[in-house]
Order: sequence, then structure tokens, then C-alpha cells
Amino acid sequence: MKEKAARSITVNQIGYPLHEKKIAIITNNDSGVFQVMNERTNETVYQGALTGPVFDKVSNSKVFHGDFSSLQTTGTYYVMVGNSKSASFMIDSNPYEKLQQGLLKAFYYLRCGMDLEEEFAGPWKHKACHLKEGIVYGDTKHRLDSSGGWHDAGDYGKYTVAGAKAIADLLLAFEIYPTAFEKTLPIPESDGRTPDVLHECKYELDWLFKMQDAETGGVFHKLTTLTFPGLDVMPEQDNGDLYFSPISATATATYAAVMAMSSRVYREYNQEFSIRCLEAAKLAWKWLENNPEYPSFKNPPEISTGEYGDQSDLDERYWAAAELFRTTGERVYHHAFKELANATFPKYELGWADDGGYGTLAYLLNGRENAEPKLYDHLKQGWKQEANRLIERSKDDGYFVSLSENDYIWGSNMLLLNHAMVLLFAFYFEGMKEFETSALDHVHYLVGRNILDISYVTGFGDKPVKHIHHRPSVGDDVMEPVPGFVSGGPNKNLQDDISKQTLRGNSPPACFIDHIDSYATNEITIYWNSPAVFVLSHFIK
Ligand code: G3I
Ligand code: 9MR
Ligand code: ZN
Repeated sequence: MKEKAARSITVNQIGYPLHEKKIAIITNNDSGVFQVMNERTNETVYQGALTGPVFDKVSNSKVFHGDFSSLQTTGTYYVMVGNSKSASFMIDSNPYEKLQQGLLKAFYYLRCGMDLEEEFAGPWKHKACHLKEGIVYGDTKHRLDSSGGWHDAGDYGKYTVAGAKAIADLLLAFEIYPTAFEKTLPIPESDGRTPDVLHECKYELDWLFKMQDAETGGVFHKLTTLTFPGLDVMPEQDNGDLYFSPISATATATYAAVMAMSSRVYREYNQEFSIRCLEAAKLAWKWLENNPEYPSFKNPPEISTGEYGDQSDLDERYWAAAELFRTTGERVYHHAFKELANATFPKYELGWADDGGYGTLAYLLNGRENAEPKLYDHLKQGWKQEANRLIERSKDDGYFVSLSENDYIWGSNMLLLNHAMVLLFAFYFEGMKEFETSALDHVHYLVGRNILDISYVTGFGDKPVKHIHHRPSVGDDVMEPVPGFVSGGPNKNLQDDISKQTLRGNSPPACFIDHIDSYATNEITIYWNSPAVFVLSHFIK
């Protein structure tokens, strides 16, 4: 199948909200003007002058902008400059509903340990997988139930810190934008009472419980086979032994954080579950207290699956203290949080390794009246400053995104979406429209308005990624990849063979290849989808 070439006019391939800014980004300009055409009638509905050029440093290219914000009529359109056309897109009061639901539904497709039935999975159905007990590494006789949860990514590993980030984003999305979750997906548990997002997260949380060592409260770092299976192996054929890797402080702290968070969010839906979450969180916290200093996790010699290493566990402990404080109001956790806040580590990051931002958010969302005012004001001011830094960077960018050259690394789309989350929380706290507008610019990049004219979400947009590094998408007989997945995105470090062979010399945002072998640019993960769900949920009407 021949792939479509990148067009010189890029747009959000889904569309633009009726009353928001609408800009097309153009790399060639023969005429100085652009038209917006009605897709059905091919009539010009808007004509304007291109502005620019501006030189975009990161993509090393000259770009022009075509602003048609004043076009506020619902419909489907495309942009023309001379004879060049853009993808078609809609202008609509609520353009992102299907996209947001697709991004959330993607988690269902990653479920481990149950049949994915045709009724919910369509052609991407498959049998239950990874049902074996897991072996506790270093103690072959010690075997434990390990089933359930979401596969992490294109591989079938299940990793605690990765799961924690994904749960955190989804539960935050539900807390901040509950009305975005009123529609059913549906998934097997849909009951019209508990929102599907909570059912979906519970599937992961029920597995996460199994990662906690009942005796010490410590949490195993991950559950995987010794090595990655072949790329075309379907989940139910991946029958290697499963191992619980040793307990780590980062796993234990992020576990404590999301369990405390879940206890709060599920309280009004499932009392018993909520209590269980809190007990699990407290037990994990005990472990952290008993192990104030703990060496960072390293893969045991026989295990070569994802390491999810992390130099510091201070940010994870800070997050755990904040969530436990927010959920219980108990002074011990407040005290621990204040102590940890004195240490130096990033306090506004929302990654799987740097996750201090979640601690800061928990403290801020808990309200100034419950906080130490000086610390609260300091953190709130810091959040705004960070958002302003992102805005400044975006203004300097031809594609209006906040990624600098050094951000185009493995999973750059996570940074893109995390930045959009930072901007949306700044909007939530401060109410300045500028933050919201910039977050929307990040959405435009994700689904097409980027130097490659690619939508980084499978199944969405005119030119979506198709050849993701995702074992079921490779191994099944279905032509289309599983839909709703966010691809990792451009990675200037060329960390897989196919990137090395094909992308040398490209500018950072062009270091991407839609190829199944490119795990360093085109894999998918739960924690690249989760910030996308958060961000799109803001824009649901
Ligand atoms: O943060 C540094 C930065 O400071 C440095 O300047 C830059 C230059 O190399 O690299 C940055 O580090 C990168 C790091 O990701 C950032 O998070 C590393 O190069 C890069 O190798 C590392 O990639 C991680 C990758 O695993 C390899 O360990 C990805 O973040 C992480 O998302 C990915 O996760 C994998 C799991 O291991 C297995 N399952 C699939 C999943 C997705 O690919
Ligand atoms: O498929 C693996 C992917 O899920 C991981 O993110 C990636 C990095 O750890 O590794 C992939 O596995 C590759 C392995 O590292 C090297 N040989 C080729 C494997 C892909 O088929
Ligand atoms: Zn599985």
C-alpha cells in the first residue's frame, strides 16, 4: 500500500472548535493567500492572506500561517494554497468527542487476562492471556496470582510506575472534567451508574493490588517475562514464565499515591473498594517509612524487559504523601509532605519517572484552607511560572508547541501532552484563556498540524499512524491497527535500527517513522494515551 506523502499545508485533521483560534500551517507559499473550501461544494468560504514566514528553529524550516478563526460555521472544509490542499477537517461545537472516547477505549484493548469479545473489541478480539502465576524473582517456589491489568505498551509487560501514571491521569481527568465521561464507551462492565472510566481504571487497580507484598507492604517493580517476545506473537501465545521483579521504592510510592487517590475517587461509587485502596496505600507508606533510603531499581541480570529506572524516589514519596494527606487529612502525611517539599527535585513534571507534579497538584487541589499557606502559594506560583515558560516557548515555535529541541526524545508525545496538562491546570487555577489556547495548539500538533502532516493517533485523522510497534496490531490478521493509540512520536536520539537507517540528518520533529520496527518512535503505551484522555476531556462540550 502506498503511503500518502506529507502535504505542505497542515491542519488538525479532526477539526477545530467553532469559537476557537483556527490556523493552518504551511511550508510553501507561492501565492501569499489561502482559501478555505467547503468540502461538499468545493466553494471558497473564506479567503485570507498568509502571514510569515517565521523561521522554525526546531524543524529548521520556514513556515507561514493561515488564520481563519473568524470562520464560525459548522461544516467540513479543507485549506488551499495555489493547487495544494490540506486534509479535510470539521469546524464544530464539539469536534473531539469520538477522539476522546477512542483514546479511553484504547485501554480496554490493552486488557490482560480476559477474553476480548467481539461485541466490544470488534475484529481486534482475542483470547485471554497471561493467566499463569508469576514467580517471585529469586525465590522460584514463591508463586503468586498475577493476572489482569493492562499490557504496558507494544509489549506485554506490566509495570507499576507506568500503571500509576496512567491511572493518575485518568482519575484526574474524571475529577476535573466529570461531564466528559457521561457517555458509555461501552465496555463489558458498563452499568449506567458508575462511569466507564472508573470501571476501566478498576481493571488495572485490581491487578495492581497483586503487586503488593502482603507482608512488608513493598510493591514489586514489574511483572514480565524474562525477555520481550517476538513482534508478531499474540498475547495468548506469549507463554513464557512471568516474573515479579523485586520491590522498588518508586513502585511502592507511586502505588501508595494512586491507591490513596483511588480511595477518594471511588468512595461514592464503591465503599468497600475505596476502603481497600486506602488500606493498601497506608501499608505501602509503612514500607516507605521503614525504608527511607533504598537503592534505585535495576533489572536483575536475567531480565531484559523495560527497566523504568529512576535516579530519585523523592518525587514519588512527595506524591504519595500529598495524596495520603488529601485523602485522609492526617497530619503525619502533611508533615511528611512539607519535609519532602524542602528537597530539590522537579515539582511540576508529570512523567513516569519525574512525577513531582502530581504531588503538587494533589496539594493544590486540596485547597489553600487545608494547606500551609506559604507553601501553597509558592507551589501555585511555581505552577503558573512553569505554564508561562511553556507559553513563551510555544510562541517561538512555528507549530505553536512548547517542545524544545531536547524534548524530541523517546515518547516526545508524552511531553507534548504533559505540557498541555500543565497548561490546562494553569488555566484551571488562574483562569487565563491564553493557557487554554496553548493547550489546544498541542492537540492540533498531535492530530496532524506538525511538520510530518501525521496524526499520531491510530484510526483518527486523514493520515494516522498505521504501523505501530504493538504486538497484537502486528500479529493479528486485521489490516488496520488497533484504534485510539497515541504513538510515541519523534525521537532525535535514533534509538532503534530502522530510525538509524532512515532518519539520520532529520530535524528533531521529523525523526519519526511509521514502521512496526521503530519501537523508539512508534510504539504505544498506556501513559501516552492517559495524558491525551486528560487533555481531550477538557475540550468536550
Ligand atoms: O531524559 C533524558 C535526557 O535527559 C537526555 O538528554 C536524553 C538524551 O538521550 O535522553 C533522555 O532519556 C531518555 C528517556 O527515555 C527519557 O524518559 C532515554 O534516552 C530513553 O532511552 C528512555 O526511553 C525509555 C525507553 O523505555 C527505554 O528505556 C522511555 O522513556 C520509556 O517510555 C520506554 O518504555 C518502554 C518500556 O521500557 C517497555 N515497554 C514499552 C515502553 C515504551 O517504549
Ligand atoms: O518490543 C520491545 C519494546 O516493547 C520495547 O519498548 C523496546 C525497548 O526496550 O524493545 C523492544 O524489543 C526489541 C529489543 O529491545 C531489541 N530487539 C528487537 C525487539 C523488538 O522486536
Ligand atoms: Zn496479557
